[in-house]
Amino acid sequence: MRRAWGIVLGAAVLFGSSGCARYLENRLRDAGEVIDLGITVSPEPNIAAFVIFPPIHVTAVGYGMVDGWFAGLGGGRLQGFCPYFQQSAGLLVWGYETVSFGKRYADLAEYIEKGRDDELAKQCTFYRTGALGLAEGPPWPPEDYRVSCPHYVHLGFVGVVLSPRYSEMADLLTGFFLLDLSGDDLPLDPGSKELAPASSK
Ligand SMILES: [Ca+2]
Repeated sequence: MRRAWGIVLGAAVLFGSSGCARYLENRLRDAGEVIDLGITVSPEPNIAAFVIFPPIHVTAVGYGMVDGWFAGLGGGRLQGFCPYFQQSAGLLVWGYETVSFGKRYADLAEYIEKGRDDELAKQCTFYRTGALGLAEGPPWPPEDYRVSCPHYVHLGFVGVVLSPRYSEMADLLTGFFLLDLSGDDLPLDPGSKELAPASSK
């Protein structure tokens, strides 16, 4: 009898510690998504001066086209000069944003050049913004950029990215109370058959 209780207690401790580790892993993942912040470099002269403000995507202003590499916190993780592509345009109440931490233009060219918007949105972060852009229909800002203020500045060969992602900040805060607003948490039971959410593109 004492041995049986020992086994039960051991299993509870094992599950509890692994669940706790997964809880902390989820909070760490959430924390990595609260902002895109880093520098961009490009092998050719590129230009970007683009902002979406306010964060509910009503207006967007500027233009950006950068094909190179990114270093910093981007796409939900720390990046050390990963392939990077960003193309954006904002005409006040209509605009779009394309950004990828991991792919360059050559990886996305077939979707961009053929206007395959739905497939582009699967391959990277791509959405319409601005009041008229949103009214135009999907692809709309995805969950992790739904309330965000992307800022891109790139002049010549170097630039910066500063994109607070407010919806992910809320997800981080509520996550401490096990409320997963973004639906991106891994199951607390590491042995669960549930599929892990897709990583940032
Ligand atoms: Ca979450």
